[in-house]
Order: sequence, then structure tokens, then C-alpha cells
Amino acid sequence: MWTYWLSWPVMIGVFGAIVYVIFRYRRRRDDEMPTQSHGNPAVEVILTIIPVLIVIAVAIPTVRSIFATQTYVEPTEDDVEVHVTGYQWWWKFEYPQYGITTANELVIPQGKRVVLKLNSADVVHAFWVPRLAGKVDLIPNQDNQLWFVADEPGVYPGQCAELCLGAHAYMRFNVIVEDEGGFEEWVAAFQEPQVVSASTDALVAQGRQLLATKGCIGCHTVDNYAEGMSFGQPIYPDLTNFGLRESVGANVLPATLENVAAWIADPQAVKPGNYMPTLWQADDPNREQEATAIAAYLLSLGADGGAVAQASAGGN
Ligand code: HEC
Ligand SMILES: [Cu+2]
Repeated sequence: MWTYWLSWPVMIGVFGAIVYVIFRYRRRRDDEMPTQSHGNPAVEVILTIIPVLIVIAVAIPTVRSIFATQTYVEPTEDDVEVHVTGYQWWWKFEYPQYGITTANELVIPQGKRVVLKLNSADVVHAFWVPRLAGKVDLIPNQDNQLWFVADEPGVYPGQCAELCLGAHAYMRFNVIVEDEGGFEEWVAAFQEPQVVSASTDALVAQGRQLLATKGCIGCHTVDNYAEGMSFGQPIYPDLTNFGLRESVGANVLPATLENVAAWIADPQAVKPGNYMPTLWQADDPNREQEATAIAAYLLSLGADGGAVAQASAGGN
């Protein structure tokens, strides 16, 4: 508002001077030549000093507001702390307080301060959830911060807001705001060690085996896969408790059995340009069936001990 009110005298002064000069010094007669002059130190000094004063008057409150609004907060026990890392073209969310690592879905409680530490593993990305907070860049080797409080439970779509090549437009995510109890349930479900080793469902059991033989666990971490069988690397989406997720491929599709199978069988068809390879030959007759089995297994990881995946697998 200070800048706004300051602009009024500037505008009145400038427009007033223009109108005055147009009328006062307009051409009156064809043969008249105005007095010729060159240089006027007094006018030049005044016209230099006035803008300098204006810039100072605007800059001082601006810089003070920037410092006041950009302060880093130290997350406390009452806050939910999340480390966000941007990758081409997905998001890693780590919860140091709960020992949880997940991808593309940020689950948070309603009414609590959420303090995000933002970083990038490759190029510059930007974290943007329009309905919750402003944009903040994720920059390699720099910790940026963003904190906010979500008042209403719901699903809030987010999008990378910095052109990061290839599949940038598909670098999406969801913020899922749960009420306090719902968040605690999610944390508990995530932390529960659910090693689905001997599933009674044939499709799930087949998928579990294929996860190793197809080489998925060479890239992806699946904590509840099996003791000592987690070879995944942190630079790929963590698929632990994938059955708790609502979307696949950085929120490109809802995580139904069909969609997850389609992603696994041919990720490039679902999200062109992403860095996951297809692990089947194009003409492999088993491709669809095997991808469906793996999808059924992944969706069985998490809440309800796999009831969801088994139910949908049964109808297939
Ligand atoms: C070379 C490493 C690599 C291998 C091998 C690999 N993936 Fe991926 N996977 C990726 C990358 C990279 C992404 C993220 C793609 C994106 O969204 O941009 C991904 C994404 C996914 C996702 C979506 C994750 C999410 O958060 O939505 C699923 C599910 C998945 N992979 C399953 C599999 C399965 C099953 C296999 C084995 C058939 C497999 N992957 C093999 C690298 C790999
Ligand atoms: Cu991005």
C-alpha cells in the first residue's frame, strides 16, 4: 500500500507536467521558432535526485518485508517435517520423524504446521500446490523451505512449476490432507512391517516373484518385500506400501489394477520421456499378464494386508 500511495504523487506530477507543457508550449504560429537552449544543471540534478529518493522510499519497506516473510523456521515436535526432493519427473517425500519414505503423495494432517525442506537431485524444479501455498523452487545443493497449515481435509493437486525438460508437464503430485486421526492411521499403516511373503492369491504370489526376476528391485526399494531383498536405490521412487497410494506415475493415473499394470508394462506409453524402461520385449506374449501380476502384488502392500488388491485381482 505504501508503494501504491507513493505512486499517486508520481503519476500526478508526471501527467501534470505533460499536460502543462502540451498547452503552455504548443506551437502557436507557423513562423515562430522557440528559444533554443542546451543543458540546465539545476533541472538535471533535481530529476536525478527525485527518482533516487523514490527508489529508496520503495526499497526500504520492500527489503524489510522480504526478510520478515522469508525467515526459516526450526521445525518442532508439534510440526510435521518433510524433506522433499525433486527428480526428473517425480517427487520424493521423506518424513524423518516417522522413518517414512514415499513418492508423489504427500500425506499431512489437518491443522498442523507442515515444514518442508526442499531440494533437487538434478535440475531446478518448483513445488506448487496452488490451493495451499506459493511456489518455491527446488535447487540442487540448496535447502529451501516452505511451511503452511492446511485447514480442510481433502486432496490438493500439485504440479512442478519450473520447466524441467522431458516429462515436466507430467511431474505432478497430490497433497492428501487427513484429519488428525486419519494421519496417525496412515503413519501406523505405513510403519507396520507387512511382509507379504506367502500370499494365498496366485496372482499376487506370481507378482511377488516377478518383482525380483524382472529386475524391478534393482531400481526400486520395497521395504516390505522380503528380508535382505531390498536393493533399490534412493534415486528411484520408493514403492514401499504402494497399496496405500491413490495414484501412479507422479499422479498421471489413478492407482487401479489396470492403470498400474499399464504403467509397468509400458511406462513410456503412459508418460512419454520418463526414465523407467520397459522390461519386456514388445512382442512378449506374457507382458500384459505378468505386468498385471506385479501390479496386484504392489497394490497388496500396505493397509488391509492386501485385501484391496486381492479383491480386484479376483475379478480379473
Ligand atoms: C532403471 C530403473 C528402473 C527399473 C528397472 C524399474 N523402474 Fe519403475 N520407475 C523408475 C523411474 C525412474 C520411475 C519414475 C518415473 C516418473 O514418474 O518419471 C519409476 C516409476 C515406477 C512406478 C510409479 C511410482 C509412483 O510413485 O507412482 C512404479 C509402480 C514402478 N516404477 C514399478 C516398476 C516395476 C514393477 C518394475 C519392474 C517390472 C520397475 N518399476 C522397473 C525406474 C525403474
Ligand atoms: Cu520439475
